[in-house]
Amino acid sequence: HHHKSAVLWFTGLSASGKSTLAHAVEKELYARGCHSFVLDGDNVRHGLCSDLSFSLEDRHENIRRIGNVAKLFIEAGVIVLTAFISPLRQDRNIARNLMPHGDFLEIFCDAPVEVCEKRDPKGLYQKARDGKIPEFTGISSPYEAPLKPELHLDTGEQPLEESVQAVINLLTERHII
Ligand code: GGZ
Repeated sequence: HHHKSAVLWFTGLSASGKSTLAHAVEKELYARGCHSFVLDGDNVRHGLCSDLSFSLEDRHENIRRIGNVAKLFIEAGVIVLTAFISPLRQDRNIARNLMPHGDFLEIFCDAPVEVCEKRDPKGLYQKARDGKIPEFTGISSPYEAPLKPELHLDTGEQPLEESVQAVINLLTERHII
């Protein structure tokens, strides 16, 4: 099976659906014989970045490290899917500029904060509202929406399968798969 390497850089608020979508796309890619891998909070924030907090400075360092790991995956020929809030445009652009031109596909998981807060699967928004978690993205820390993402998905409303299909279509259009 032949495919090019790429980074699918999912960005969006907590509970916007980044990690769910990344894993669903990964499953679809696996079924097509593509070598892909998901980096998300579960395998990065607990290991490589376990020393980092959620200050903007530490988020910058988090994204810097993840960008460099993603670059290594590209060099290894893998389609890497990263699912981090990555709230600042400049930090995402630093990651983008590490990769060969065209290999970085920014996918905006755009669910309004009201929807994310209603989902609140881990109760974090409630804790942020109660002041128990400082610097919570969308509540007390900024999120800068992408200005020109390669893909802009309404993950607040759109069913998961439609989002998966949109990502697969993007990869096909860009001749990655
Ligand atoms: C935002 C936080 C915070 C604060 C803990 N702000 O929904 P989750 O739980 O599983 O995903 C969120 C995750 C965000 O980590 P990232 O590495 O993606 O962030 S960044 O890209 O900004 O570095 C949330 C949890 O960690 N979490 N505290 N204060 N999200």
